[in-house]
Amino acid sequence: MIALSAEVADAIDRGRPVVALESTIFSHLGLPSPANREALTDCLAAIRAAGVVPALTAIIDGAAVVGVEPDRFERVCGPARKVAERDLAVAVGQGWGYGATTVSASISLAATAGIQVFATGGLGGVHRDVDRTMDVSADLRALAVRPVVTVASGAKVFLDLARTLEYLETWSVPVLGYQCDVFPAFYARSSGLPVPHRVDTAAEVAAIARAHWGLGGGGVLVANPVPVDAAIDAAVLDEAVLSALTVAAERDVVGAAITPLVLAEIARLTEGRSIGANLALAGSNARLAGEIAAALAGG
Ligand code: PSU
Ligand code: MN
Repeated sequence: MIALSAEVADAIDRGRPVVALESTIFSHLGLPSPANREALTDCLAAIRAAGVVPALTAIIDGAAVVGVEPDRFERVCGPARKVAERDLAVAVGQGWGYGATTVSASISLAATAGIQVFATGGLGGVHRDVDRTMDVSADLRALAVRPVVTVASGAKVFLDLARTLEYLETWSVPVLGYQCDVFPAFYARSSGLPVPHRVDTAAEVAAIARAHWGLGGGGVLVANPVPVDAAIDAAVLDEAVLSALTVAAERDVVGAAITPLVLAEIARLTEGRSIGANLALAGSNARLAGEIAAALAGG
């Protein structure tokens, strides 16, 4: 059911390391052009630099593709329909042209294909108005139940990060701060919330993931803060987030459309600095994911 590229199929067959990537961040739903194409190039190169095969996931012409070929990158960086895990079967069954996979859909495809590591920018999570909307991203469930290590710069900063951490605890996801003691806030290095556990090397993450899977566990979250020189000051970011959420509320935007709108508003309000931060953190997460995949494959 999954269309693997020849390179990804060969790597999986031989037990060589592979890192999966989502496509939503690279589509028009994620980063604006040309930053999206730059982010894709950076992430692929960062994974390859660790001697690891990248596997970009997407729905293309009704096929669930793991390992999108370069001649389709232009399409991946264009307009898309958003495909969360629950939409995968619909997108395949109805033969959607280009469905951009979110974190939940990508983790699901990675797990089905036998890929152990996945890199993204920031996770979806528990929304601030959850009391009213019950809006909790399917990213968290997918992360909890699939045996995949996810590397992300925490969850998106406009979410309720404390409740997101509570949810991950309830679903027994080990949350590991990579060389940090506080949970990152996507474009900012710190949310002020402590992470339950700190790790300092990729080898440590690999040892914990192996133990988790050996003990019947699902996903592991590695929280990797945005690189220092690209980080946005937390106070500046807070203000932009509040304004962006107000705009979303005024326009009555709900459901899956909220994340793309709020991220675009934050980009406007920070005069594009959030785009630079997103590029830097996506590349850094891809690099770390490559190192973790190599450590897992190295026995
Ligand atoms: N990064 C972006 N824009 C996005 C996303 C990431 O710059 O739209 C996506 C991710 O794919 C993530 C999804 O999985 O947003 C979460 O959406 P929701 O809150 O609707 O579950
Ligand atoms: Mn949602």
